[in-house]
Amino acid sequence: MLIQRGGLKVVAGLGISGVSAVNFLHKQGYQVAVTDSRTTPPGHDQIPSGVRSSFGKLDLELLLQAEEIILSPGLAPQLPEIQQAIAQGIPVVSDIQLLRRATEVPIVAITGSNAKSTVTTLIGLMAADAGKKVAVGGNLGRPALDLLKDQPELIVLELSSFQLETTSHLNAEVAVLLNMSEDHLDRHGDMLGYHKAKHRIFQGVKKVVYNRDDSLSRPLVPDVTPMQSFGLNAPDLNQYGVLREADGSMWLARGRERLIKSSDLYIQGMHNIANALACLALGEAIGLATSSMLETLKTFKGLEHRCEYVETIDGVRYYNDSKGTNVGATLAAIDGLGAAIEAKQGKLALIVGGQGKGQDFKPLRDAIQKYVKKVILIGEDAAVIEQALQGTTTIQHANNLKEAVDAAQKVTQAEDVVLLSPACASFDMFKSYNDRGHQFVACVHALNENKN
Ligand code: UMA
Ligand code: ADP
Repeated sequence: MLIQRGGLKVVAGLGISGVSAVNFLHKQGYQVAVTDSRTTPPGHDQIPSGVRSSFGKLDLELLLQAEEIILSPGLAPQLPEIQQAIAQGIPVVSDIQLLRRATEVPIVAITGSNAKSTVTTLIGLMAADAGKKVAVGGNLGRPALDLLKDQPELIVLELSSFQLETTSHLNAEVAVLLNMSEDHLDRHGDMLGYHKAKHRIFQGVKKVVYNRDDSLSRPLVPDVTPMQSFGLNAPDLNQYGVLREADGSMWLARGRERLIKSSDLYIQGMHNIANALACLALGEAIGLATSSMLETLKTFKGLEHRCEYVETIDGVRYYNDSKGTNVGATLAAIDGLGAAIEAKQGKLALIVGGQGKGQDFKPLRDAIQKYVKKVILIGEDAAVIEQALQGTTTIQHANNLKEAVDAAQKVTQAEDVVLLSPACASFDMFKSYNDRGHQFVACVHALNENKN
């Protein structure tokens, strides 16, 4: 591709992807400017000299001078300033688009409503353990353009719908949309808008992995594109799935071939079996040896804040699922943990709530009725959630996390589980889901310390 270094590239939105885009373009010799609605945006001190900056509002005049706008994922293309630029014919792209333009290195592209970080991390580890020089990032945290600094032979990208909205023809080596459930409707308007953004991951894709259990995850691609599926039922020949034995044990399998017993994994719950199968299918698509992938799988302990075991107090186990920021994730956590304690008559005390992002909370009703003895509500959208869950089980409100954890302790007994899985964003009460998870863990440890 011919690189024209004459025109002005305007990065809209600083933050970590903006900083990385500014520095990347500057190093490439482009004229670069940056604008951000915040007066002192994060990363304002990491911009090279010579880059014009305009902070405090999105600078329309500057945007309209651009030959191309690089939009940070936290900013919606629907913003009036961006719409005006689009109306003038100015292309608006993501940092992911710049990455694709800059390199031919094969990309493993991962999106979905849930499980992105888990799958991205695990397939990244599998590739590294198999000897590949791999760089892993994107929505996971390390901005995509920074990955080029590693001079990788393979790039593994977690992609959000925000990043995909402004990415075209990613031409991934292999791509997967892991699952679809309601999220980010405040940004995308409705499920159709969200679905459309997610499916952009398949533009120009060479191989596809899809989830047999979620029809929305299967793309419309040319017939010649190799497709491999994963799912929690018995797999067809060459597909990934689960074989169940008469004694109740389960094998992760490829066709009839039994690969590894679910009990040999640290990560728990059927949703994590699906995640492991997705990784095996992705790994196969990029030529990783099965034996090597299975070795990695055996050692993978999962990520912090995702159904993470905290501690046991008086026979009650506490789990931190602060990254459960939508209904789909919380459903997986309730079903997974609820089924695991059912045999011993254990029940859940569920702490839920925060910013609901326009979701419908009714899909939680059945699982709550079955497995939850008490729902404790926190946060901005507590009343909305209460209305959706009315009549399922007893519901209580708490003003803060400490009150919620105390209330959960009071209603639980040995064999029960206390689960923080908010199904909501955290920003009304916390800095981030990380902060919420850490505060929860601190409250739980405090319970134990107060006892001693
Ligand atoms: N913002 C403004 N004004 C601006 C620009 C941004 O108020 O002019 C606000 C945004 O509305 C947002 C916040 O600043 O609330 C951060 O936005 P950003 O675009 O500056 O974000 P970055 O720091 O660049 O981080 C982004 C991703 N953030 C978002 O998509 C909101 C990070 O994903 C990602 O790890 C990082 O790029 C590297 O690729 C985070 C995230 O929350 C983890 N993602 C969402 C999710 O997972 O649900 C999609
Ligand atoms: P993402 O990056 O898509 O947010 P994570 O791996 O960080 O995904 O997990 C987010 C939440 O989703 C956690 O609460 C986790 O327990 C839950 N989760 C993980 N895998 C699945 C799955 N396959 N289906 C539903 N929920 C899942």
